[in-house]
Amino acid sequence: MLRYLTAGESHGRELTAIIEGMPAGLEVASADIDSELKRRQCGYGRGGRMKIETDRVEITSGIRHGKTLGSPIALVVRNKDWENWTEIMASGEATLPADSRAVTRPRPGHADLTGGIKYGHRDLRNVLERSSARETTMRVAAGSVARRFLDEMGIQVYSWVTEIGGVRGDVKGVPSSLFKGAETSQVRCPDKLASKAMMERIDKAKAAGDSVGGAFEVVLTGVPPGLGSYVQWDRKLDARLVFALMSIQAIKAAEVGMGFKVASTPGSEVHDEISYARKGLSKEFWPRRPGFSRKTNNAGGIEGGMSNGEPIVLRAAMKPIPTLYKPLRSIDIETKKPFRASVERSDVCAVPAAAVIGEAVVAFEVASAFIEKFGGDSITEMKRNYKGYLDSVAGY
Ligand code: EPS
Repeated sequence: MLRYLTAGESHGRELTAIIEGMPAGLEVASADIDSELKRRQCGYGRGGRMKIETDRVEITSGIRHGKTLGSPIALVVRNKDWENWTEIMASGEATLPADSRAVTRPRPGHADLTGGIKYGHRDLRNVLERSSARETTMRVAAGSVARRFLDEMGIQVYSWVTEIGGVRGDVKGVPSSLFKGAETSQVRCPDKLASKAMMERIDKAKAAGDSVGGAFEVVLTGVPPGLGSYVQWDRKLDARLVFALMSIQAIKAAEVGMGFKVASTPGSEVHDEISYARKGLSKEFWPRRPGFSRKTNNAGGIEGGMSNGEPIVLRAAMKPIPTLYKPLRSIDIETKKPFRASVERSDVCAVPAAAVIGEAVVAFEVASAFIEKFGGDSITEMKRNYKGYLDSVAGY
């Protein structure tokens, strides 16, 4: 079983992730993780904090001489902003500055109020420090190790932004080319015209003191048929992937393949017809050798809770960031008086970053399903098991 936990507060000393269940012998360099952390920090519409932080990982256990040991992997990323918060965020007794920055004014759309009620906190900083999307740094760190694993098994993970604040991009095509386009766009959208319009939309929101949400797609190629299972509810791959996406801060909806459109489309146009190729197909698709495939991919690569060999296609929608310069009405938890929430620093749009986080959480879940199916304590053993399966699939 592959699993991970994260720890850390947004303005605390550091963020931590512990990954358990990664087989031994996987090559992982801190540069592999750092490059993913950097991708998460990019994107038009981020606020002042991203100028302070340059996230870099320290691998503190589980990897020796560049290879996983099979033991738990611990990853740490330090918060540079911590220097400005040492007293306020101290774990022991500390002399608090005159402005201790206690938060008694819950922001609409945040975890602040309900978190305070639930945990009995009267300083809502105790809630916002952990509910903050700063935590996604460690999702990406853990995801980048999973991604290294998937790469070893010939599985690629891509993402691009499809929509920001109502501006939609035209994003149909070959996943690897769309991904290349996304990587050079400041808003991760491969459609150049739409990219420009999205940036203008962000500027407009910023000028109005507002924020904007959007949607992104995560696509995986090279996934073999048979990950996940139809036999039990919690083993269904689509359910697991949507759970992973929904667990990202500010995500309000997630769908697989045709998604919500299946509700209004007749069966004859929804279901993907089956074909058989005696020769291998292109690298973008799974059967690099003879085998079954689908003529279309409305199912998004998952049928009956199992990967079917087609690219896995997922989509998620992110709400606009709730910390707004334009004040929204709320109630102070101490005075019970209304006020208008104001902020000092915030992002206007974080959809491009959310797409990178989407890649990471999905990569982790697919790696987990892969490890469940092919077992093995080392990469060599797992590759042997995988090859045996591929041979039997090719002969089916
Ligand atoms: C966040 C608020 C902002 C974001 C932060 C998430 O931070 P601050 O309050 O320090 O300005 O920049 O995102 C990150 C720090 C990050 O690494 O993504 C929030 O409230 O969720």
